[in-house]
Amino acid sequence: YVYKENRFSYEYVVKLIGTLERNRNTKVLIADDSLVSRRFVRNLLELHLFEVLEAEDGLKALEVLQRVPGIRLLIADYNMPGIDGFELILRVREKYAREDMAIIGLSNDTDETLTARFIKNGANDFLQKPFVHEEFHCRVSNTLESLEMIRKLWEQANLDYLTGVHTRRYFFDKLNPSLQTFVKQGTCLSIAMMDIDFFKRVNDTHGHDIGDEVLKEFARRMHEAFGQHFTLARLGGEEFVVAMKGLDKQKAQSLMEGFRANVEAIPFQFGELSLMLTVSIGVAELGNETLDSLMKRADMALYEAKSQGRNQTRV
Ligand code: GH3
Ligand code: MG
Ligand code: MG
Ligand code: MG
Repeated sequence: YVYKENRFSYEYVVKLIGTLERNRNTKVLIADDSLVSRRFVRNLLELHLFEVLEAEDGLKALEVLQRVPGIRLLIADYNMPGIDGFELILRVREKYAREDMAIIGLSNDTDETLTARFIKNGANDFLQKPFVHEEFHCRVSNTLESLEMIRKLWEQANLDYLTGVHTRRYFFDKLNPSLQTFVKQGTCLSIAMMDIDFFKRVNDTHGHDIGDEVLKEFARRMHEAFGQHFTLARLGGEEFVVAMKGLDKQKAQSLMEGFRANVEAIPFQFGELSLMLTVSIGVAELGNETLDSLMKRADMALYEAKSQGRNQTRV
């Protein structure tokens, strides 16, 4: 049908069919004051199974973005009453990075500088009205593809491939910028470094795959215990870290003791196999120092826990 009605190339239709499933769950917002134009764009998007939302001016578009989570693409007209397309995308970019949301500018204005200005303001692409269907779809599809690629790159750098928790890199990137503010304002922050005891034995006795399963289960338990309130990450191997904003070292230690006791008490179960494991934990509270120095002190406390017999929390 699409092929016949639009006289698309055969290759294009094949590619298109491949993207339909992805489109089905993708929300697109059209901001355009012209009803005719909105309906036209909506029809094109719905033909490709996108979930479409509409706003009749810039301010309404901001309202919709506020109200509806997960919009992946904004198609913004230039000339609109109230705030125009430029102002709209400037404001959108204050809240949404390029990897969170794509923007395509749209206008029937013949001003030749428009495309460049749109892109400089934060749009990913631009469409001149009137456009042919195929160009519209190519641009939408390319824009969403590059969004997905940026997201994948972000995930590779920031999410641990094995356990799904954040990486060391994410942890440092997130904490470093706010740390001096915490120091100045006297905001409490404690860090706990943990290392599974005798983990090498798990690998040696049961194989690397079971070792991996232990790491996944350990990360899952950490996420369940701390994920909602605190920042946690896998530093590497069988070492993990939690940053607890608002907790002094005593509170952090007692929280970590609870977790440690839980690891000790509840076996790691993989089918028939049941493993008893323990973890050693080192806690340090932020003083007037850098993140590196704080991490070093937590690491020293962890070393202390190891050398004093493992399966304990040290401050
Ligand atoms: P300790 O109580 O002193 O911490 O002893 P340990 O055996 O836990 O510590 P060690 O540092 O000697 O061993 C850590 C092991 O973790 C060695 C390494 O092969 C293994 N390891 C690191 N990353 C992974 C991984 O992603 N998967 C698996 N299965 N093993 C890993
Ligand atoms: Mg307009
Ligand atoms: Mg280790
Ligand atoms: Mg270890």
